[in-house]
Amino acid sequence: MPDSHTRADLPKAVLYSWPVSVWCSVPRLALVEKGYGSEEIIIKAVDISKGDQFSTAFLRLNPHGTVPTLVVPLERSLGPDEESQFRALRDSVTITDFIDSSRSPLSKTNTTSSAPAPSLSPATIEGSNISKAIISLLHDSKGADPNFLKRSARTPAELQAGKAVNTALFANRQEAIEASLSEQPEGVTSKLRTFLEGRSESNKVSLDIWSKGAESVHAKEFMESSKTLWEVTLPDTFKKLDELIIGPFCLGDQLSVADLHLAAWLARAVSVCGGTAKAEDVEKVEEKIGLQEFKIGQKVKMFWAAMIVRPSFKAVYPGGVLH
Ligand SMILES: N[C@@H](CCC(=O)N[C@@H](CS)C(=O)NCC(=O)O)C(=O)O
Repeated sequence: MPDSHTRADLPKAVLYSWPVSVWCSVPRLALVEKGYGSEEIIIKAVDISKGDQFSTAFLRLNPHGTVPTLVVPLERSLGPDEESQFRALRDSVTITDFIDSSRSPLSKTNTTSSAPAPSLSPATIEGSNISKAIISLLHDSKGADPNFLKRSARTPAELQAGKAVNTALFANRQEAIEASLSEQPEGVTSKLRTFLEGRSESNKVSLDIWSKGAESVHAKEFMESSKTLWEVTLPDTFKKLDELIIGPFCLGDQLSVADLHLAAWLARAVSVCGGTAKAEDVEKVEEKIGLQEFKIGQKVKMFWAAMIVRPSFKAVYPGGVLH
């Protein structure tokens, strides 16, 4: 191979991410667990609070307009006419699996440690089934969506408490969606325009709810679905998790990808309830759910205590501040 084609010359993978995004935390935890060096991957910020995910440039990479998104160069040829093409991975499950499989147990880490990278994929069929069940439970669109947990309100008082932050958030997003829509040719139907119009409609509803509070025509339905989220879906998810987790980690002693999804999801739940990265703070979720009969199970508690002390967790949640 000519000198000009050393590995250092190859384009790097780019992780489009936002520091306080729940699902971006999963590949970020994986990068630390696998021992990737900070120079091996470029992390680019997509400010989802300002609506950067709706820019036409980002939507070309990920038409769903979500982070994380990982763009990986594909080596086409090693000759002098070497041409790299790119592939975009568009959700945290695929991205985290890719980060895991791109570094085998035999690879030595570049900078952060000289230990072999551990495999995070389940080693047995039973493990794989548990892992799939946990990951689909946490990512279920009808489940306890961690982003809905952050922006839900069961009562007019909760709507009032979130008013300033969420009105600014959805107003920024509306502006970004409309800026991208204005770049689209008038009257020409395209997937991009249809996507942006759909987002504009749902975003307007959120803006109306948070800016008008209990006066919004959508407020009653929103508070009811928030109540279902907190009092039915969330307790049910915790119960299922406690049944699925082997302990202390999802599949036993060995850390796996499911743990990274669970860590990010649980960190969000604890943070929404005012907790930080302390073992006892998981109980704050119990208090906020506020149902006499609901208790967080022992397996979930054990998992949380084991996860928060890991260097990967400390790197993604510096100072124990959760998001
Ligand atoms: N299933 C996707 C969900 C990604 C997702 O919802 N990301 C959020 C941040 S955690 C996002 O980009 N939100 C921006 C928006 O919905 O406009 C995954 O696992 O990556």
